[in-house]
Amino acid sequence: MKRLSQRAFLGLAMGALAVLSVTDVAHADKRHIIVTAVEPKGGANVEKEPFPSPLPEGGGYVLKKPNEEGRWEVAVYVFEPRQIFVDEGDEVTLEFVGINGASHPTTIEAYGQVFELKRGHIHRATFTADKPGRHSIVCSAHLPTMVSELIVAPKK
Ligand SMILES: [Cu+2]
Repeated sequence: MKRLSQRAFLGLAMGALAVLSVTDVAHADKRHIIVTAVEPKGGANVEKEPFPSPLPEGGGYVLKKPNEEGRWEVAVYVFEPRQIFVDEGDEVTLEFVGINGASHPTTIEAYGQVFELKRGHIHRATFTADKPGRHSIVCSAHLPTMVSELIVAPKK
């Protein structure tokens, strides 16, 4: 009898622990993610690599013709990282930092965020990630390259 009640107590304690850990999982995480506006660049001299054919339309692509020394350059504007993963219910702060490019008119439509990110400035977009799915972070001045994806994983 005594042994049984010890087992019963142990069972209750394990059950309580299980409930506690489930509750912990359900708590929203605070996520603080740095997102930079950057412009990776490359270039060459026409003597080594010919000037390439035009890039697709859009402010996100930059192709500079050969200068007096014959050097040409190519670049794209992007948000880094290109994909951001959070969980449904997370309290998310995306801290945008403007590094390359004077201005980035930015929209995260799914979370009602509309702002201009300027070089040398920080903009913090804070929201609860309550919409599972894939959402775009778009700079309208530098399409089609300056688009990142905010991926909100649904609660299990
Ligand atoms: Cu931009």
